Amino acid sequence: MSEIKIIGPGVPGVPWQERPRNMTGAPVWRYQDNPIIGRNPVKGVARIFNSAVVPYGDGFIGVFRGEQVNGIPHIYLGRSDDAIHWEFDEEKIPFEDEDGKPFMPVYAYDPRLVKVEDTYYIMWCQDFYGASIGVAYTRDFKKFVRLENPFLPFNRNAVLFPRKVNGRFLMLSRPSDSGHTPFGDIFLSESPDMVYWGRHRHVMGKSSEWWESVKIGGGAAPIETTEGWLLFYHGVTGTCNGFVYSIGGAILDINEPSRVLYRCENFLLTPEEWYEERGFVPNVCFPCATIHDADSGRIAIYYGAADSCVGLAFTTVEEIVTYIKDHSVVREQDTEAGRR
Ligand code: BMA
Repeated sequence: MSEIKIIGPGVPGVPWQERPRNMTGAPVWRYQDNPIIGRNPVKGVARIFNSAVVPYGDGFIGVFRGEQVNGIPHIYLGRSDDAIHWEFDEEKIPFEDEDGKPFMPVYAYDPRLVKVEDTYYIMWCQDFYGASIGVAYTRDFKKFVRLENPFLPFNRNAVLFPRKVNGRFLMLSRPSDSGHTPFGDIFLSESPDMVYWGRHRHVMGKSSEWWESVKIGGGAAPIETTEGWLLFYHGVTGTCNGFVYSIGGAILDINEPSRVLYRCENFLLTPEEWYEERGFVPNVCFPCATIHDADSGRIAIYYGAADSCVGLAFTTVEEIVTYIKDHSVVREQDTEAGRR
């Protein structure tokens, strides 16, 4: 019996494939029929990638970064019975303001989707005098109401925690510049109401490990486990041919998540397959969501591949937490939770 457990609901329909027999040692394995979403997935959209999904009703629902045929990204709604085969709305998600008037961002990319209590929140990167974070909520996936922008520009990779901690919403983000940011650490902010954000804390920075030596950024919403918050994030290195994005893993303190308890010195997944190495932006594995089942401990990781398609990978809470702990290097910069 596994001693390390996910804390949360059972999701019996979590997509799953056993680890291939010939693959030992690696903590995460890919779905054999990847990519699960290919090119031109819906009219007017050339590519879907960097997208987020959740269980909903008897199936699954998601918010998808759709790169339109004019090159501008927006967010599209998709539905699925098995969380592998998806159908997308042809129209972008129709965001409105709090008075019910249409209120579309100029562009929107890298959405995350997180349920807190009875509300689903969507976070994305948009233009607010440069790259910054947008937020909206929905309760029925029909009406999508935008909230105030949480942070000043420039910022990316906002990821909400799936429950309040000490009575406050918590959000990870990565302050940055407005270009192809060559730096970046993960920070944590808290809010009583999803409008006013403060008590900002540093969580962790790029590291001396080569695979994440340029910048890091939040990925999937943290998973609550008996060992702490399990965070899949992206770590970036630089090569003579540009950036390479891999998936990293860390475990944060349950009550004070700016404290890093364990941080894996190895990447968990790095571009290897053709659909990760080849595409609009080669060599990108960019995690944005997981579906996980507290009963079996199974975790399905959704990641954008090469800014062109969506890949799926699997692990279990027992395997991944053990691997992260066994290969953990926590540096001083990751334990300065109190510094302001
Ligand atoms: C980042 C974001 C991601 C993208 C990545 C690689 O800055 O724009 O959407 O996947 O670059 O191009």
